[in-house]
Amino acid sequence: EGVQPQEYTLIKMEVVQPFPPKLRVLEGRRVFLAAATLRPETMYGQTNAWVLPDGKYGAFEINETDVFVLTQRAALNLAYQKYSRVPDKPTRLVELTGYDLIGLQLKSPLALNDIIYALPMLTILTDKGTGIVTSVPSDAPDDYMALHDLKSKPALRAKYGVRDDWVLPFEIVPIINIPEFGDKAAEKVCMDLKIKSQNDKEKLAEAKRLTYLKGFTEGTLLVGDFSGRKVQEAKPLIRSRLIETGEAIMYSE
Ligand code: A2H
Repeated sequence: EGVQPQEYTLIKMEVVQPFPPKLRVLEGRRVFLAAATLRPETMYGQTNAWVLPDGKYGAFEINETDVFVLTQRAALNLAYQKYSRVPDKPTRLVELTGYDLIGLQLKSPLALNDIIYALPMLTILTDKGTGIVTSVPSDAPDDYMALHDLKSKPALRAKYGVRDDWVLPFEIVPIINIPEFGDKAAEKVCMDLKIKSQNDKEKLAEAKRLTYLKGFTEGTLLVGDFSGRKVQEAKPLIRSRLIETGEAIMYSE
């Protein structure tokens, strides 16, 4: 963890009923994968959620109606931030691994795709954010490469029990124009740098640096209520709106 606290937005990705056997005890409640993002203005372009197959997660009771799926570590941080500023012990209703989450159907705020799926990503860190990441392959190089890996490697899909229809129909959704990189900045930068897979860490770090900086300073939104506005202006407005509508909450660590 860095010296500066990192301010994330937790996006509430709602799990669509009926639930698979592992989650059936939660039926009747609203269950969300809680994804930590630094780019709330990109939520229009979500194509899936990412989970770490071997990662340990839990379904934690947040209030009478809502349940969040995230790491235990994040649940504790959240309890500390949300309630009374005293480390409270959040109630874990179900113990889960990433394998239990792969294939969940989700409805996510602002996403132009009505339904998206939880899919495996092998580079997720469990000591950062919530261990759940929402995927925006138009603007996030990690997301673009991980989705590209799943699309281009049937054996990888088979290994994690990923069905073709959870992946293949999902195209990159152009949401932000960056003059230098076009409307699918992550794809362009990954191609320019000849990145081979989600495990190509050094090149992905460079790709992230390039797209993150230019996206923020020079990007313009192409969709949604803030279409035509600069990313810099739209970002805090979109974040506030997501929080006001209860579709997201603040989270820092
Ligand atoms: B970002 P930082 Cl469009 N493991 O959200 C790996 N990556 C994680 C993570 C974890 N446990 N938790 C969050 N992240 C990702 C959107 C996005 C993000 C875009 C572009 C860049 C970008 C859609 N994915 O991040 O180390 C999340 O992906 C570029 C770094 O705290 C989160 O924001 O700076 C970002 O990494 C947080 O990374």
